[in-house]
Amino acid sequence: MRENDVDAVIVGAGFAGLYMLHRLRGLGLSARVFEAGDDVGGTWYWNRYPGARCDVESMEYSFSFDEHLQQEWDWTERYATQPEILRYAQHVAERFDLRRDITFSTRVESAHYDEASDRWTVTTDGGETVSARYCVMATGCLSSPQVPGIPGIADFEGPTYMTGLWPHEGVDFTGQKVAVIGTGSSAIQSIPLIAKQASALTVYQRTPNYIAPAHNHPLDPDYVADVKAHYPDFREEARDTAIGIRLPFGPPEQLALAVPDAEREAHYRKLWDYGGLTMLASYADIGIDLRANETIAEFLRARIREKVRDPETAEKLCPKDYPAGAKRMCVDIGYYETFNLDHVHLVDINEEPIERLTATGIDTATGHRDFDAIVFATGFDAMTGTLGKIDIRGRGGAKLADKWAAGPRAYLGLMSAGFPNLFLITGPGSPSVLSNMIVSIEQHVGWIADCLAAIGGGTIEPLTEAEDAWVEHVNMIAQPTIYMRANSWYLGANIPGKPRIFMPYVGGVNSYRSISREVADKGYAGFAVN
Ligand code: N01
Repeated sequence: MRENDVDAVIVGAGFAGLYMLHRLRGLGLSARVFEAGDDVGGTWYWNRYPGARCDVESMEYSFSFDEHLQQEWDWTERYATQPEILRYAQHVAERFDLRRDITFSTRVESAHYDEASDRWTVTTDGGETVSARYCVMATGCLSSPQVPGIPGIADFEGPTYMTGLWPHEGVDFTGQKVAVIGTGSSAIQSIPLIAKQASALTVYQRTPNYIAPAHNHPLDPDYVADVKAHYPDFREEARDTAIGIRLPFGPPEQLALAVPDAEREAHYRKLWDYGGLTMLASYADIGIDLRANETIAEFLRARIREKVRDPETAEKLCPKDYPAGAKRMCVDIGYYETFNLDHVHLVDINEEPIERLTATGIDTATGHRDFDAIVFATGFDAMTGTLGKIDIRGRGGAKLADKWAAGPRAYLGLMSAGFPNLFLITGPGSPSVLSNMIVSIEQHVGWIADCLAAIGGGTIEPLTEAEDAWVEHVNMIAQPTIYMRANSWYLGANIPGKPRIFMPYVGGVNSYRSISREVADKGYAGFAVN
């Protein structure tokens, strides 16, 4: 092998890239990882905004692949903060001696497949060129922050911040007039903390969200000891659900419309008091039946009206024009209560559209407000955004971006026809963002590692027919669901001009795992292996 030849290049050193590297080493393969940040952690490296936390409980949002690792690491809170998750990623990197194969502060610019040599040539913005037999995109699903196309952004003379690219040194808003644009998960987590410092905070809302409470608390050592005593079973329980998260009250079996109102209300109350994303796992029909969905939507709106004192503000905060769960539900700590503070104001931009940013603030259709700083909590070009920035070319020099122009096409969300030996971890067409990401990452990395072991240095590529059938299946099963009834980033609807295609697989991580295992057991059915 030449100096810059490796068995595999991995793009990204978040949880997916770290675990992939570990597994490749276990197969005796050489690998280089390129990472744009100057440290490991991916999402948890970049998203350092105040209040950033995971909305999956810490005992579950962690690796299960190594018993010693899961026994030795101690989480402190029910929902871990970003700094704690970043420390965990750093711990994983150190524990498995991963850093020596990672090149930091380096972006991959292109990955071209050469048919004659059956290898990938990967170039970086550091001027390096590496040749690899396998190329693994561990680029994350929410890794391309979206700057909104609001006129005059460059005119504003004060500082602007994006939640997904937060300064490492932190930001002190003490005494400042601050605007936050956006009301997704990042905004909902940061607004209560920004409000504690700012002298005035104005939140610009385009779409209100459905929110469940976190009921966050320090972890009880007895609970932790109990989980650790049965960790393998605990993990398996999570893998066996549709979302890769244990369901405290079991999988929903009853129909919301089939139970008496009082019973349904009591069930929602129980889930609310428990807190977190599992709120949606209440009844089997709320994901497909709008009348059933309205029962939980109304329960959630009633909680807003209870918490927010000003009735006008409360109504603005109530989502009314899309079903609960059709956009990613948020998990909050003190979000609604923040709107009871005198210095916090909500602007519904449907009533008062933002016209432009000026040197001193924001102009809306009804007037001007001055600000010292503006925070964009405006989301990401999800699932395909980062892949689209890399010049990826497969057989015959075909560009992945061209192939995906009308929407992503990948068999099992893992590989795309015409791009041999190129793997996508949690790619479009897999459960990914509809699940506990770590569960999905471990499943994909495990599948890829097993595949590489099975093909023993060979070449693998999906057959177009299998890919077409999978893409059709992914679209077909999404159609009857409530997911089609909101302008979400799952559908690319937040990015002007992006094709409106539902990108993740709604069938659940449990079914997906069985399908992908069966494909492997049948000798990689639907793939050409040479
Ligand atoms: O982004 P978002 P996010 N003018 O896209 C608004 C994960 N995550 O960073 O809804 C005005 O959800 C936009 O409005 P609308 C989680 O999966 C997890 O908050 O498009 N407003 C929306 O309100 C999450 O879903 C955690 O109408 C504009 C907001 O900006 C995903 O990341 C924490 C606008 C963007 O919300 C993304 O969350 C954080 C414009 N031009 C994130 N453009 C946890 O684990 C956009 N908006 C807890």
